Amino acid sequence: MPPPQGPLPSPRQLAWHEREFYAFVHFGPNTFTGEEWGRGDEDPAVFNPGALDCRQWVQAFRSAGMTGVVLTAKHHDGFCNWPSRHSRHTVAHTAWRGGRGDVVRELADACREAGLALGVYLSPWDRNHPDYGRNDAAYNDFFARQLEELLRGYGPLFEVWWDGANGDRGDPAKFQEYDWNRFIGLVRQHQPEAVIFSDTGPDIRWIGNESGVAGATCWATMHSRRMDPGSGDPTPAQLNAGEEGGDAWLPGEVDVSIRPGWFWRAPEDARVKSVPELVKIYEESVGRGCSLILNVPPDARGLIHETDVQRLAGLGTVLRATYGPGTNLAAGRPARASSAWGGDPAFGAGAVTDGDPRSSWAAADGQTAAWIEIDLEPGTVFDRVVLAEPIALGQRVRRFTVEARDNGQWSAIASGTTIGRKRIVVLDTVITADALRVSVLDARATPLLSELGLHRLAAR
Ligand code: FUL
Repeated sequence: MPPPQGPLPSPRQLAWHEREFYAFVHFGPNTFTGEEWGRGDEDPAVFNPGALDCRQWVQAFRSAGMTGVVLTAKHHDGFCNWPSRHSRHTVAHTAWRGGRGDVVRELADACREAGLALGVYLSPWDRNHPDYGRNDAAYNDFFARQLEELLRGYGPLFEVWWDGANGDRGDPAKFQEYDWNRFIGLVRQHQPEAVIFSDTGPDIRWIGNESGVAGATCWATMHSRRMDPGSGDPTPAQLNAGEEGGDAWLPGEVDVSIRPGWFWRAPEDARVKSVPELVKIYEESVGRGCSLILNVPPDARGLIHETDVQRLAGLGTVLRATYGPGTNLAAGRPARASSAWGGDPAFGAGAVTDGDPRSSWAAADGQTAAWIEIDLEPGTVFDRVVLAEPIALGQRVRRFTVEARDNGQWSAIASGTTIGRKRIVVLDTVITADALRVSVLDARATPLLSELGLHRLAAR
């Protein structure tokens, strides 16, 4: 068995990697005022989503192939989508459902019924709370109590999202020293399976932009830093590419909105991203070893707008027809490699085409350059190559090339750097081939591959 190459993902990180693609939901007073960053002095009465239906949201998310939802339980305006006992700025102080509504509860119920996981975004920056930045200890107590309500009241959570944004950063009168260790401890105590997102983790990191693109080189590792989301350390470029040789497994989560803004606004109904744009985002996030959290904000009725519903369904259709069961043109094909770990057939080339993500090809001990070849049905046509490293044993590959053979002639069709959990290589042109070779040119340790897939982008 090849020894692991540290650092390694924790069990909760491994489970999160498998989620791959899930929804982000920004919803609150901004949905009704057209603001991005509400000031916190909005009248809660503006919040009145007359037709709110979380089952409708969840059906739309499922149609895209999403596995979960993260809701803004509280955004920067401090308004709580659940009836928090510690604030008056909540759904309980609105006319919606006669003041007895709870968006978190309705979404939790809809998710459970549909088999989707639930996560919560709780903005540390709170523009409504009087103690924020004025009485650090009092605000931290308040934040901890709100967090506990969410952690204890709604069943299992898969993710807790802490935004680094703070429009008051730099204003000493509003500087809040957060008690991160306390907050992290509460999540671990009440929801040990949940991953925590922030610029600096501790479990998953921001990818450094909001446009849906992970680095073409993307390491799941980073050097550990002090927890200070929004400080600019690490820089966006460091977050985007990760840091080879970092001491922490801290993979990227790619956050992007299906619309120009994070919250719904009527004029943006005509600016919902197209299916090809969404496919590109998927391939440049999930296909670069990260997870994708795609924001789909409900409108002022409390429904996902028809256009967004249609785009999500279209995206799901393309993803299933391109990458779904039965689409891998290399599945079950004969394979050979330059070497196998210990000469053991269990680590032979066939492991990458056997459809079992738990089996891997491993090159012989100490060989950081190695190749693997697959015989294809003559005339196989594809434009996507999918590679995967078994990340439970760490991330290794630094550089690889892909060649294809047609009529006895080999030609280079792609090259790349990192692979990680999943690498989707989007080819420049459609290739016809009867054999394929992937050469690992450099790696941090003996290279391992658990999957090699060939796919063709489905037409819409
Ligand atoms: C940012 C926030 O300021 C935006 O409003 C949004 O919530 C986005 C996901 O994170 O930092």
